[in-house]
Amino acid sequence: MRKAFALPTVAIAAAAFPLLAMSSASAHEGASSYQADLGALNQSGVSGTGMVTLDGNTATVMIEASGLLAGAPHAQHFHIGAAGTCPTAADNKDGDAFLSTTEGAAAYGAIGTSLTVTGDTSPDSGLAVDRFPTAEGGSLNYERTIEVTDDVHKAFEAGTAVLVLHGVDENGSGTYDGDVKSDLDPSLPMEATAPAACGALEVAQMGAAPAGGAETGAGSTSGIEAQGAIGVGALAAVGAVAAGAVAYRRRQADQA
Ligand SMILES: [Cu+2]
Repeated sequence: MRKAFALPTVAIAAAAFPLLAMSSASAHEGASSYQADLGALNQSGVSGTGMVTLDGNTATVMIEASGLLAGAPHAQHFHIGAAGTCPTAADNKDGDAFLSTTEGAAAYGAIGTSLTVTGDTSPDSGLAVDRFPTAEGGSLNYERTIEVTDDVHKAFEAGTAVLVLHGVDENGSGTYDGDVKSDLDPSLPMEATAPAACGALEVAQMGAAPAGGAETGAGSTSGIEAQGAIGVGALAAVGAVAAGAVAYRRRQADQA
């Protein structure tokens, strides 16, 4: 009896420590977190936040936004290759009712990644409306881990990556319609593709920066370490459960 109880403890320790060592050795070297505060374009009233963690070219993307046209799909992209900023009303060069996606490109650039719900995420899927999230009740809550291209990764590092959400109900009809056709696809109304919200992706300052920390990077570094610590805890817990199961089976075998 005494022996049977002692065994799991030893097994847990043996299982947990290699995991701890393994996890700290691969402590997400080079992972960086970015944040975009989404501001409205085209008087959409949209607000929200985008969070992106880049580990190599693996991007974990989280977007929360509200004030969107309810029940409608909203194309969303990382735009890259320009100023890394969001356009202003002055970028509405033709002075019509819309700041079009093309007019905004001087500020935020071309599509680098299509933030679809499933499947391809390349610029080819830029208008794959059936694979973009639908804003139920006007809100959108997106999370996906994807691979981005080297160009997109470099844009994040250069501070020229911008998160853009599309689709505005300019005429308040409750759906994408109107006489103005999209600059991107003339088979679609302009409302379906005009930018609704935009935020430059900047290095995130997660949590409180440690006292006396460096001006840049300290916040995000502490954030990454915190994530690592959570990971270690989770892995150790998994290890403990597995070890416990092994020990249990051994006890059962002994008794048999
Ligand atoms: Cu876009």
